[in-house]
Amino acid sequence: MHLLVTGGAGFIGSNFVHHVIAHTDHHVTVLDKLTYAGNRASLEGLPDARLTFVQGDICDAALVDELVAAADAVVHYAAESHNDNSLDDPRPFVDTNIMGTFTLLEAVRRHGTRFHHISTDEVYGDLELDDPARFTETTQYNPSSPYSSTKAGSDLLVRAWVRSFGVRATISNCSNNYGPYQHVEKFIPRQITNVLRGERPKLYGSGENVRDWIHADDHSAAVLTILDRGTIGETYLIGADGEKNNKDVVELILTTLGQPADAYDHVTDRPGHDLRYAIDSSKLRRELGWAPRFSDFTAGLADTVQWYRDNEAWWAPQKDATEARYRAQGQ
Ligand code: NAD
Ligand code: TDX
Repeated sequence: MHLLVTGGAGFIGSNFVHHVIAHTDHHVTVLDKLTYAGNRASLEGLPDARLTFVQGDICDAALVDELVAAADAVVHYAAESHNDNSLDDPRPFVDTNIMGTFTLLEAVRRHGTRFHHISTDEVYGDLELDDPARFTETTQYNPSSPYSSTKAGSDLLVRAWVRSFGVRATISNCSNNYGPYQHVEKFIPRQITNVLRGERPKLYGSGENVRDWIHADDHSAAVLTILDRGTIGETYLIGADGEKNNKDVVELILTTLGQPADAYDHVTDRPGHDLRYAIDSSKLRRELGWAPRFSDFTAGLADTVQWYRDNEAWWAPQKDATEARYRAQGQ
């Protein structure tokens, strides 16, 4: 198979490309704009014979048409992905997440190409801390931020293109990912690299907010499973039963790096900050037989900490600018 992977130089997209090259015979073409979040170095070391890299915008209809025409399937990761940025300047989120997805859908409609859309659990809004419920495929959409509302909009476009035009698409909504190649603006890499630089981690508000963590490699395996065996038109939730509050995660990062568990600061909370996400992934496990491999969060986090220790050259160029942006927001 020839896969077109959009956003393949970003965090989860690059983990997926590494996974596909290691576990299949597929050829991969990556289409990535290389925004501040994309990094060509995340794909270094992969064989040229298996990977073609194209720098370009998913909103460029002519380029997208040409690349889709040559592919057997499209896996669509490209997005503006950071909630805090979407509160500062929502425009690129509407452009890339909505118009970019629309541009891809029109191309796969023309060419009859299989399409898999990568989305997030944030489209469902948030849950109370003591609510026994978790998100399922039938939970009502209720997004909170400009980021999550544009992801919700893109999901609805995919559903409409399936129903109205017979596009052969599936959707997955995954919980919070961790692992190598994640931008230092995101929670876990920000705190790891703060400690490595002798700075204190920064916890938004009380730190009681809960995220449901999954290793990026488990996400990749789930996406390949859906691409292979998923039913067209269906949505699958991806999660690994990894609920943790932010305070516990910061304390674990600090102790993993040999620091006192309370050596962090509380900073200004994120406006509209979602309280809790939790995924029920039993449909994917039951119907397609997927299961996560990284069930020990402490061990997975320790590997991730080690990766940032070993790869300072990858993250250091972005660290100062990222922290300057946060400082300007009081975070
Ligand atoms: P990221 O910000 O690390 O990477 C996004 C990539 O898309 C970058 O390489 C960037 O250059 C590229 N890109 C942005 N705009 C583009 C455009 N107009 N044209 C082409 N390329 C463009 O994001 P991520 O965390 O890897 O997220 C990838 C996908 O997974 C997103 O769709 C996101 O909504 C979804 N997701 C992320 C998480 C998470 O925990 N990070 C969880 C669930 C779902
Ligand atoms: O410095 C910080 N301190 C802090 O307490 C940062 C950057 C974040 N936080 C909190 C906010 C969240 O409760 O940590 C939690 C995780 O924050 P992010 O890494 O920004 O992730 P989140 O907002 O949960 O969204 C992520 O998961 C779902 C991804 O960025 C999205 O792309 C994905 O859809």
